[in-house]
Amino acid sequence: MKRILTYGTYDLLHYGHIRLLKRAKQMGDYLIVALSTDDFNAIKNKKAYHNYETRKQMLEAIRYVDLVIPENTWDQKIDDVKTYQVDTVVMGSDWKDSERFECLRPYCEVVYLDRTEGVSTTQIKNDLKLQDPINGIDQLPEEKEK
Ligand code: C2G
Repeated sequence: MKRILTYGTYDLLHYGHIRLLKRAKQMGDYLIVALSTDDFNAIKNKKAYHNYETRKQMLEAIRYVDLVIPENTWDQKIDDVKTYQVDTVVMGSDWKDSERFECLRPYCEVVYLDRTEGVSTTQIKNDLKLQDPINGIDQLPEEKEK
């Protein structure tokens, strides 16, 4: 079974994200997404509109995604590749040749897929003039016990 791993914030999910996940899954049999936690986003100077739990549940609902794990630090990638027996790490081309991924080559294949032009979370926020969520009302409601 060929195991694929990718990383990201995946905020305000859009078709650029979906296309990346679809193509990544087509490269193997099992796709793991290491999703940036809210604390790690702060380190990346990114303020996600949706919190980690909401972004995680949205990713888990996508047919191409088999497992979502937390991305807490820049430095966990080699451990992730070993822990999850990853064959290939896939990222969008905005990460092409980044040392953060090139350093993985001794441990696994590294593939960069063309980034989808014309869409980004930042552009969506700007176009919608999105404010920060108020009291987290944008988050998924708690699942009621069935
Ligand atoms: N992406 C894409 N096309 C877009 C937007 C994003 O292909 N129009 C890809 C990115 O290249 C990335 C993935 O979708 O592979 C997730 O994008 P982000 O959520 O912006 O991820 P990023 O903040 O780049 O986090 O340690 C690595 C970081 O966690 C990557």
